[in-house]
Amino acid sequence: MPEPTIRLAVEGTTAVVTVDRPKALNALNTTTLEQLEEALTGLAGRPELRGLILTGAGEKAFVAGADIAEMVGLTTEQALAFSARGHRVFDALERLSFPTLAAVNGFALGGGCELALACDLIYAAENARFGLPEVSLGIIPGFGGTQRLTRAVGRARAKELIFTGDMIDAAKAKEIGLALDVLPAAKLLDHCRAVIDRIAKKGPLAVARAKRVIADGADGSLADGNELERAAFAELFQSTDRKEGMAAFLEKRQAAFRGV
Ligand code: CO8
Repeated sequence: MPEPTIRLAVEGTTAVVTVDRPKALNALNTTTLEQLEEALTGLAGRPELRGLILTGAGEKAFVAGADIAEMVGLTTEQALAFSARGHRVFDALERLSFPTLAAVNGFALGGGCELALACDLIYAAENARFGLPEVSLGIIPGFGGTQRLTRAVGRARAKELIFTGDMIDAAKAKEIGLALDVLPAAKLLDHCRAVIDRIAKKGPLAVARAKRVIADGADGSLADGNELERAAFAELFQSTDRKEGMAAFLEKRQAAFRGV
């Protein structure tokens, strides 16, 4: 049995997933990706969850990239398989029905930055450093970075970061819209928990539909996206939560949502 490299804790309606290989700055190897996939598959089947926080063990790194020591010996075919595995796991993360938050507590480089980009919201500790340094190794991002970073910050900034391989600090990451907010390291996780607690008070079906419509509409035309919005908006009118939410407003009380 490989040793555990992913820690999973479920605290009420919040799941906390920690990449736990601090000696290698939490770099992602095949075992880590397998264990992350297994953890995500388990979480996808838990209807009580309202949010997930993804972070790195230790005080230095979120995730310092894919494991270079493992990649050094890969053939072209193995590199394709490694990249495909990463894409599969990150796509599964992106498709979770509830919001996912990256709590970036140090280096988020290469595959680590790509992992954060597969989350819905990125919050950064003051010591966070972001970058896609793959060109320094003679490769390009292989876990979705060329696509997700471009969608997140626009082509020019993405090209600048990918072509130079430069690292940027948390303040710069916030300035370009990569990180939403910058927190003292000691407050980062509590900040993320508080965001999920706020979301958890809302209608979970509505939050899940909003997430899906934003994702499904993001790469198409405005007209197609609006079509998706109309369909999901109307569909929610059948839900018990919609009736409860509107009744609670009119009766001046807090809604008791049940996710149905
Ligand atoms: N892979 C393997 N080991 C790593 C990695 C990594 N990505 N990052 C750090 N480590 C290890 C170091 O080798 C070192 O191990 P040891 O103590 O045994 O020598 C330990 O972690 C501590 O690291 P450092 O001593 O280097 O710590 P520093 O504080 O001096 O530097 C840095 C910290 C700047 C983060 C530095 O470690 C670094 O530059 N790391 C590599 C960052 C990087 O290039 N990341 C991108 C990797 S490529 C990638 O992610 C591609 C993703 C897509 C793959 C597609 C598949 C084909």
